[in-house]
Amino acid sequence: MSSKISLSRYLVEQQRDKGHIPADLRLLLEVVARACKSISHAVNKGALGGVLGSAESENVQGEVQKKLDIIANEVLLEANEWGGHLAAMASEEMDSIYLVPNRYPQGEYLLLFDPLDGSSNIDVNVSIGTIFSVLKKPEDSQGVTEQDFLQPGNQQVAAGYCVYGPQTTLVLTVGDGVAMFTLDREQGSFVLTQENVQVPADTKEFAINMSNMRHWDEPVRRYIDECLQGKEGPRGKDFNMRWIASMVADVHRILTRGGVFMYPWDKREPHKAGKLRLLYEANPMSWLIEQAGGASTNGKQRILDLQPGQLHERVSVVLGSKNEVERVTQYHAKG
Ligand code: P6P
Repeated sequence: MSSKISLSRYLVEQQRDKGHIPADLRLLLEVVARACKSISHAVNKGALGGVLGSAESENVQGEVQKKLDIIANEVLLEANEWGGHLAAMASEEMDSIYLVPNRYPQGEYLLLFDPLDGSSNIDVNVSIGTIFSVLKKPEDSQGVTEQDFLQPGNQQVAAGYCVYGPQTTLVLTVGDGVAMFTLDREQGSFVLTQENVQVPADTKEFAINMSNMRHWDEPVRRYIDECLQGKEGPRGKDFNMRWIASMVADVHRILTRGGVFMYPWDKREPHKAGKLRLLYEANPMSWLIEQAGGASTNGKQRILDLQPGQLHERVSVVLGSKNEVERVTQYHAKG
């Protein structure tokens, strides 16, 4: 008898034995996982699949789209539109929301995703990933509009990512802690490889793009300066630095061994709160980190409590080991 627990079995147990999720949400998550398998297959082909390079187009963010960005977006739309679990979807790659076509039944969930985060790493063979978040359609919603998506991250009913790296690993929370599933390519199924993931409260590793240092506000500069001073400085310990420039890969490392990830506001674009997107990057990652015992703020407030004003709204992010995130918050409070 195999002791392996598949994603399907984990989700059935979350639904049947723990009552954490209804059947429709279980089915939705199964579909998302299957879509991630397809994306993994396309990503792993690389140059052999003719999928590298630019698509010669721009997304709503004004970023040049990679061919794989568009492929991943289409895979997620096509996989999810017919199932009857969703009312609409929102994607980093699309200006406005995508309503489930009338030929299909409408469901009660809203699915948001960054179909392929870190795409600047695609052509250099560095880990990238899909980030997803699930919200419930508001009860009083007649026809779904963008407004229905503008819910704080504390309203999520499921969140996760799939990292396409040396392994393809799906990381998921439905509010009962964080579980990790590794893709068994021979079976074609995701197998539970870690449950009850915990982020250590302390760390000696920080992740930030140091080239932006001159643009940060003072509390962030102070925090990083103290890390760089090492054991001779006020922290009394040496720090290491990692920056993969792929949020999924950096967050996966933090969930696996701790650390603090920062993409703070900087003065190059003062009107923008930060670089990363609130609804389909920061919110799902923040819930995962909190479910694993970590913390996630915009430097001052808990990210999951922020009320979004726009679908593609950006936010500053400080997430990971609780004691480090709280230190940054204290520095902001002191100004
Ligand atoms: P920079 C990828 O483009 C992304 O959105 C995140 O995945 C990543 O953490 C960040 O941007 C990298 O930004 O400015 O270091 O290239």
